Amino acid sequence: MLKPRSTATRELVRLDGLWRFALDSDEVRSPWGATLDTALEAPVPSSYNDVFADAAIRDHVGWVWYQRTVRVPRGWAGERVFVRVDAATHEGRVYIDDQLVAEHVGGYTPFEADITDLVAPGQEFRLTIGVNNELTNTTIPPGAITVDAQGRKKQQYFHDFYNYAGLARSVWLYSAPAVRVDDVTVVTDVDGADGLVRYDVALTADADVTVRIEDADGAEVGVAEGANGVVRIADVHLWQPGAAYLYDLVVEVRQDGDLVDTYTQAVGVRTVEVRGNQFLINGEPFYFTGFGRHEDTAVRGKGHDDAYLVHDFALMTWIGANSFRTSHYPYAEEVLEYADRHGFVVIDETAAVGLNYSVVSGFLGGPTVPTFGPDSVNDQTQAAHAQAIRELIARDKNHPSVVMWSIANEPDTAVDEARAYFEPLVALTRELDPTRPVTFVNVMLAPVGVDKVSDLFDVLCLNRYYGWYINTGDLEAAEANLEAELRGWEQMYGKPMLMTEYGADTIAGYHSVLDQPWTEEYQAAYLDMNHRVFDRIASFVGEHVWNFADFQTATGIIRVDGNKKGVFTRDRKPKAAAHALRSRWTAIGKEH
Ligand code: GCB
Repeated sequence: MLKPRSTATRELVRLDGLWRFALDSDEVRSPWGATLDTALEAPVPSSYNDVFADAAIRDHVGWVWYQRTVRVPRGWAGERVFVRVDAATHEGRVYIDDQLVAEHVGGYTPFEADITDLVAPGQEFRLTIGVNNELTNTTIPPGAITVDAQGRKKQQYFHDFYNYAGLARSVWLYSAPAVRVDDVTVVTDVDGADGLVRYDVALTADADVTVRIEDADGAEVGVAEGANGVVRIADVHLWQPGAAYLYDLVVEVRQDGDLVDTYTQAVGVRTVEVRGNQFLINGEPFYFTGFGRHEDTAVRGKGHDDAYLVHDFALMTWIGANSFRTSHYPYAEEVLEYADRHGFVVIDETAAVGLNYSVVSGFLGGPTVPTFGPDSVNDQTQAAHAQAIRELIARDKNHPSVVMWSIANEPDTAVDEARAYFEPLVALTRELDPTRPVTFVNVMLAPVGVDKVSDLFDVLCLNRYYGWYINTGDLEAAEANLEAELRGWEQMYGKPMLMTEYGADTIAGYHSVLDQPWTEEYQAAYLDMNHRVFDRIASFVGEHVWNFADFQTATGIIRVDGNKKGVFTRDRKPKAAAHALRSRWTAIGKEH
């Protein structure tokens, strides 16, 4: 799925701004059929939940409607016209006037529709987008809907971050020629001092393809003919963590010698490999420092915002982070493009979080049913999960920053059914992308020896909270238990091991000279304890603190206005631990 771009043959109009907005209700019938009768306006991109001071909107379960009028540029006669929605969380329906043109389930990946036959250049049309936030046992992520004694629909979900919904990313109108590039796949390799760019261009119709590679100064450094092939770049400038370098792969499509389409794909030449207990980028051992993050800010919820994008990367640079995981869903494409341009390394995760009913029942007061079963995680869930993997890889396969796929966060892998569930998903991931390692993120409830699936994956990613959820406030016991467990994993698998989550809730401004959970000192001491252990384990290839910043959660008795494990507050102020991490990670950065 190509990101729409403006090229010599393609034009792009961003449909962001204020849209008419209404909750679905008995009064709002077929709202695509006429101008939406509402006083509300909602910003796009933004989650809608926190924008209005209205609990009925914030807690709404079901459909909401966005609508605006759009004019097709007059110069688009003869072109195909598309509407593209970067994300509709979790289900979207797009109507052009009263015609349904697209339906999509999955809240964090894009979808589009060719609307050429329904619109006219120079003319206006009514664009209505319905968005549904419901999560069930067959969606990714899963959830459950109940109806309470007052007859209200309630959404329960099995992850702690708030179920923000709406159009949190941009909506686009774009033009492209009928004969065009439909997809581009790029895989890079290194041969001595040269770079190899294997490419595969899918077209909508037969045509001649030329591929040119330009360096960062725009000089042509390689060229090839044909829809697929290999371009050699002599004396290649590699894409390196912390030292990004991007080439442009310019695809030109010709018919009878005339240029009919052109599309430019950024390419970073780099290799990724797991060898023994090491994670190699460009043949060199790489040690991940950074965070599990969330797309989360005040007011916007999960709404993409370029100011926060730049600021968050600036803070990650300040603190010495070289990488992050897109916990727990695919992030906006702008985030990955920024990582590509600035040399950040990314573990790219699907939205498969909460496939674990034992965590749910233990922590979140959820159902006490087995994770895998006809009414919980079943074949349909697995099919939705497979689709989530397909869409993630289709969208993100060309990003040099993405070095590994994480296909789930903390699923229930303590039971035998997990194997049958995951085996085909791992095979699918490898088939779709044979070049990147595949991982999943293991939960404390499935420690070494209990977990049934880790042998299927390339890298062990663990979330461990010794000193927080267990051994609370007792860092001595925590240190011993953490080390014992990590040594167990190392002995059993000998694979590279990464701590993908470790963290302690911390209220900024709360202090103590004692080991008091919730204080800034405790967070720093807790992280320090973890680091002492990591440094003693040879197979350790990285540390991602949970979390970059405080973030909003569902209401509940274990969260006070959200999850406070951020190293930065929700408004991005450093807690004491930020300074300690900065010294450690900048020192690690200098060693590598
Ligand atoms: C976890 C989850 C993460 C939570 C975190 C916590 O294991 O993966 O989504 O936010 O714990 O703070 O409880």
